[in-house]
Amino acid sequence: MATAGHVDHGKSALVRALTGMEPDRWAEERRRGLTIDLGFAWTTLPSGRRLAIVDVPGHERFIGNMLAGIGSVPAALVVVAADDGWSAQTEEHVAVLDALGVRHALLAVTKADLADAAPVLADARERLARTSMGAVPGVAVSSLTGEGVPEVAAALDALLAGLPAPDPEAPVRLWIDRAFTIRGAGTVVTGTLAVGSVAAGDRLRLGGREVGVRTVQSLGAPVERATATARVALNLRGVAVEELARGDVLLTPGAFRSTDVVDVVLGAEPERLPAELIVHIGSAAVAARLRPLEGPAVRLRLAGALPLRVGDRLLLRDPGARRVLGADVRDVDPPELRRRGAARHRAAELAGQDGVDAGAAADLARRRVVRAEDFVAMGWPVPADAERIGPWLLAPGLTGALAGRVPQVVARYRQLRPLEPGPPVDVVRRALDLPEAELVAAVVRPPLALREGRVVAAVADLPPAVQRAVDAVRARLAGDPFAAPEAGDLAAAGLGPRELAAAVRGGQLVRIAEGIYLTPGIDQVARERLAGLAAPFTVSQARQAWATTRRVAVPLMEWLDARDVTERLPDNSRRLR
Ligand SMILES: Nc1nc2c(ncn2[C@@H]2O[C@H](COP(=O)(O)OP(=O)(O)OP(=O)(O)O)[C@@H](O)[C@H]2O)c(=O)[nH]1
Ligand SMILES: [Mg+2]
Repeated sequence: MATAGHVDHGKSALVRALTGMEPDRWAEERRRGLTIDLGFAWTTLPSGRRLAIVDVPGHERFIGNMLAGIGSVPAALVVVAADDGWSAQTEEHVAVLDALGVRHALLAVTKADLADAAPVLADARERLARTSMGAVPGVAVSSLTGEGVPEVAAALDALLAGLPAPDPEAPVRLWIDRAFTIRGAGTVVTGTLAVGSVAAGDRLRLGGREVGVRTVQSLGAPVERATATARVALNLRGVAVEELARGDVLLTPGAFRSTDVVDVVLGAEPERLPAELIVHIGSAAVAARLRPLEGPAVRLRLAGALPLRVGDRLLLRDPGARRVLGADVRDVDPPELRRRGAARHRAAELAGQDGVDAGAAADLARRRVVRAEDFVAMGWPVPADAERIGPWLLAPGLTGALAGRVPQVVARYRQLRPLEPGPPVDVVRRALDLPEAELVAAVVRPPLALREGRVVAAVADLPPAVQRAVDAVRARLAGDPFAAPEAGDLAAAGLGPRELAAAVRGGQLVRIAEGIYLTPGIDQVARERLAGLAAPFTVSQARQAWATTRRVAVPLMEWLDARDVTERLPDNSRRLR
């Protein structure tokens, strides 16, 4: 838990009375009787449940420290002094808890030895009821006399019993609130682990590098593994204390993406938004420029990147106006807004992304194709009906829609380049706006096929004039199958090397040798004629059997040799295989 409340209302004294530990760690704090920085204390409650408390400063000047302490805790101990009542920083701290959406709290009315606590209890409970904390139990207490302290402990016990259990398997995002060195151990960082777990030997991401967790402590004692919710102290390998500061963050490798632009929806629609404000999450605080989209939807440009996920709750603070706002992160990789009306359209999209499942479906539909790993790192669950191709996630129905467009893309390409068998894969990739060529294979359906890096029709169409010329050649070969036309005749008919190659690719002609074209199946016809000869036979005998010239017979014989139709004997005669 974290404390909250106005300066001097007795937060630290109550923590001391509950835990026997001193939350004011600095000499200056004790000299001035004022909490400046976060304090940490813990105790075992009557039930045996362990409670850690982050004690925050009430003074308005230290609100930044207060926010760092409250950022990762699930519940608050709201302190109001009986002799002073609801005050400026009570209001400010409660506004912070409300903006963060904190749902669990206990009200302690302190200094009950100095004044009647009842009216303050009633007033504070009424004010808290209007926040995210709702109906909050309240206890009157005096840290001076000790009266009420057991009741506070019992109420805390009941409160903790009702907290939802955080997911122990969730990836770790530990916001660092302290970093120091211990002689002999090296660098130690502390933080509040809100979900997941950390164990000795883990490797965690810190900025651009990985660090190793040498040992883990929780509440002052070494543990093998600390599981959320927990205060943890990690002894780190591979980083010097000078390289660390409050607001830095340790992450499960691969589970988060850094981003400096996010689309959010504000918890309340303010009348006037500042152009700049401070974004708080965990123990981090980063300046941000704000661009209203429409209604409560806003785009934030952060001065520094943060590992944010969809579903995160940010606290936006306008330091000038001493005003705070809660904001739900709805997109950590938002599209650029170029066209007129784009901002309004985006705001409508964000409004529709309320709830992670609906949000994930809508976001995937908008992205069309995304790496599954990235999508999950954004904080989305994978929609059940999403299509998967290798590492990619595709919007439901997308492969079918794209497959339907491929024939058009191929036809258009071939119209411009009729003698090519079809567009290179990358041309199709670009036409379909896909991020990677491997995805094209998944959307090419028969009668189209991938061949030699191109998307081709199984049977290639020739331009009409070329087809007519090829038809004439084939008609002639139908009557006289070995009478390959002369090169000059082919050229005169408009059949140059490219046209002939296209006809060959389309399966209409076979190329026997340079300038010699016959029809497919000629190997069978040639074999049948040769079968009538006594083996072995000479090329000249074969030429006669085929009723053709040496110009055709010699290369055709070699072509048949190469295809194992015939066998060439040492004396240059042949026989059938
Ligand atoms: N009589 C009486 N005095 C108290 C009680 N609780 C705290 N005090 C006194 O009130 C003063 C402020 O108490 P702290 O616990 O330091 O107050 P705080 O809320 O932690 O103040 P900040 O951390 O500076 O915001 C100290 O002099 C305490 O001794 C109480 O229950 N009864
Ligand atoms: Mg204090």
